[in-house]
Amino acid sequence: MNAVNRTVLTLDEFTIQSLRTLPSATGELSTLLRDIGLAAKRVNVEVNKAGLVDILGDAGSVNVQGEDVKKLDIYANNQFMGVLQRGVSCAGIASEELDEFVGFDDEVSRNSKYVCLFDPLDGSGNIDVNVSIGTIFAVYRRLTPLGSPVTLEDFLQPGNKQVAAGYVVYGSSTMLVYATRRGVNGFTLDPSIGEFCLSHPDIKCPEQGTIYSVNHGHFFRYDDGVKKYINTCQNKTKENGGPYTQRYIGSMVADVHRNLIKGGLFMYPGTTDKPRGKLRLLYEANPFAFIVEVAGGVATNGSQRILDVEPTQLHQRTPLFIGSKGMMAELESCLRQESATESVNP
Ligand code: AHM
Repeated sequence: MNAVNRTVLTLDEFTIQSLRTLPSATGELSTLLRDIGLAAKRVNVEVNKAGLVDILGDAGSVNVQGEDVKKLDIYANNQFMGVLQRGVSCAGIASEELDEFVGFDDEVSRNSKYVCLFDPLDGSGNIDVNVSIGTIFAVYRRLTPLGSPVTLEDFLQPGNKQVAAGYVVYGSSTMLVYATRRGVNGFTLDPSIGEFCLSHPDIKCPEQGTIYSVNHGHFFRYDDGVKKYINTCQNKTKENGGPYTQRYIGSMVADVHRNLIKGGLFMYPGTTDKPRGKLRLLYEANPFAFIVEVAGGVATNGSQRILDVEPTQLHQRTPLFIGSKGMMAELESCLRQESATESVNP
């Protein structure tokens, strides 16, 4: 009989082990990550049951599938907010699901040093068709003094101030990946013990990939530079580093996760009707930019490093280009060439 390998590190063991190498650390960040892991496990259970809602039903509900499944957004939001509020490391949160940030108004929270921003269930339009979805989170050190209530300025920090960021992908298996400045590590949920176990230590984004991910349906509404890059991808052959493959799930967590592991470029550019695109700077672009940069990749909005954008609103949107260094360099060259052509022939 093959014994199951029980020597792999769990998320808790890993964060505690990392603490031992940082004698000055207080353990607050580890505690916060553990809280996030707990909420992720609870959300995972409900996400896995989503398909059963129709069979099991809910007393009195009419459109069970559509309505209740979508309520998972709210369920996930409440789980993440709840664990962070009950924990000892988080002074307040901002969520893609909520119009305003929430400051936790109790003695312990007011004295906590971190704030957390999250998208509790990204790609939720995919829940009822059994496609992978995810949670994305970013952790910042608060700017306001300990002991006082948090304010908007604690949440409107540029991404380069992130202390940690991560995501959970609820897919064929459930994974939690998180980054600090020291590295990116991935943990797969082992359902037999209910723990996230270190499965992808020290993730590096391959410098060159062959996958590009974009919604082709918007092609004619993209800028010329983006169209040029897509054409470049389509024209790749064996001779010039190709062929490239187009893969687009429409669930950012799953799309970026795949490209991070295999090498690739994900983009959600602005369009003529929505120049800022669809994705949110604080809840989607910044955490992924942080993770991918720590792993050796690059993330921009087409003209500026995502992590250097100064946010002005909690829910602002941004175009996003993110992925392997080599592919991002190719993209940037296409964007530059087209903007040079435009300035000569406006
Ligand atoms: P949602 O959470 O409201 O479903 O929207 C976010 C998702 C991202 O995960 C994904 O990258 C994008 O929307 C896909 O949008 P589109 O269908 O326009 O390509």
